[in-house]
Amino acid sequence: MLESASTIAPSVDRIFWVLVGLSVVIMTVVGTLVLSFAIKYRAGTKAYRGPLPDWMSREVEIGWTVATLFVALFVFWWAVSAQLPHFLLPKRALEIHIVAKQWMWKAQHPEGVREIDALHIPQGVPVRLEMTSQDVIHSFGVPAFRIKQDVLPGRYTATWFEATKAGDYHLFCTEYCGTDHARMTGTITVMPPESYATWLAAQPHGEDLAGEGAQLFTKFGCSGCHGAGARVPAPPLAGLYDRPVTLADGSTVTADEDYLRTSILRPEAQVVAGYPSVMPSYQGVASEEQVVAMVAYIKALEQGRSEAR
Ligand code: HEC
Ligand SMILES: [Cu+2]
Repeated sequence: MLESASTIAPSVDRIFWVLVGLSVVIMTVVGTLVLSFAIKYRAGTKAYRGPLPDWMSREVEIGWTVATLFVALFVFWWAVSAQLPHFLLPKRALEIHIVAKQWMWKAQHPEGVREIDALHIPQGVPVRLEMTSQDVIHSFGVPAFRIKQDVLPGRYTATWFEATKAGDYHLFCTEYCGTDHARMTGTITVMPPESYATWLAAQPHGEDLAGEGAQLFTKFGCSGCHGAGARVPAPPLAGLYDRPVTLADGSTVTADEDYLRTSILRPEAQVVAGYPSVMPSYQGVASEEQVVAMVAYIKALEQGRSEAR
C-alpha cells in the first residue's frame, strides 16, 4: 500500500477501496453469470430456450437499471463531497510559490529561501502552493499526499495539503513535458515545526518575495505611474488585493493573484474603469518569477506596508 502522509490521504484511499470493492462485486456477479450461461446454453444442451419466464417482468428490468443508476449517483455524490473540502484553499496557510520549467521545480518560501527540486515544509501546517510554469504544462504530483495539480504557463494554479508525518516524499512531474520529463522529480521533506524553523534560519536568505517585488516595482518603472506623485493617472495599488474592481467594459472582477498577473502581463485585457489604457505590457520583459514577486509585493501592500521602499 502506498504510504499516506497527508490529511486528505485517508479519504482518497477510502474512496479508492470502496470503488475497488464495488467493482469486484459487480465483476464477480457478471463474470459468474457469463460463465455459467456459457456452459448452460452451449451448443447441444437441452436447456430451455423459450420466452423469458413470467417473473422477469418489465418492472424487474426497470428496477435493476434504476438501482444501478442510483449506485452510480451515490458514488458520484459521495466522492465529490469527500473531495470538495480539498478544493477550497485555506486562507491561513504557509504560502509557497512554485515555478516549474523544463525540467525542474523551483520553490520559494515567503521568507525568501529558495530551493530547487526540493521542498522543506513543516508537519501539521496547511501549505498552499501557488504555481505557474515558465514553458509548458507540468503537473505537481505527490503520491504520498494524494495530490496532483496541473501547473500551467500563463496562469496561476493552486493546491494545498497538510502533511501528517515527518519524512522524505517523492515529488513527480505528472504531465509529460518533454525529453527529461521522467527526471523532473524532487524531494519533499516534512519536518516537525521546530526543525523547520531551525532549517529555515540556517538557509541563505534572499530578499523576501515582497521585498524583491518592491525592488522590481521600481526597476520596471511601475512606481513612475503607480507611486505617490506620479504624473500619469494610474489606480493606487494599496489595498487592491482581494477587492472587487470595475473594468472599463462595466464588468466586475475580484483582484486575485491571477488578475494581478494579467494586469501586469496583458494590461489591455482588463482595463480599470476610469483610467486610460496606457500601461505597457510586461510580457517578455518580466520573467514569471519576477511577476510572482511583484504580485507578492502588491498583496503585501494590503497588509499595510509602506509603498516606498
Ligand atoms: C505608463 C504608466 C504605467 C506603468 C509604467 C505601469 N502601470 Fe500599471 N496601470 C497603469 C494604468 C493607467 C492602469 C489602469 C488601466 C489599466 O488597467 O490598464 C494600470 C493598472 C494596473 C493594475 C490593475 C490595477 C487595478 O486597480 O485593478 C495593476 C495590478 C498594475 N497596473 C500593476 C503594474 C505593475 C506591477 C507595473 C510595473 C511592472 C505597472 N503597473 C506599470 C499605468 C501604468
Ligand atoms: Cu514537467
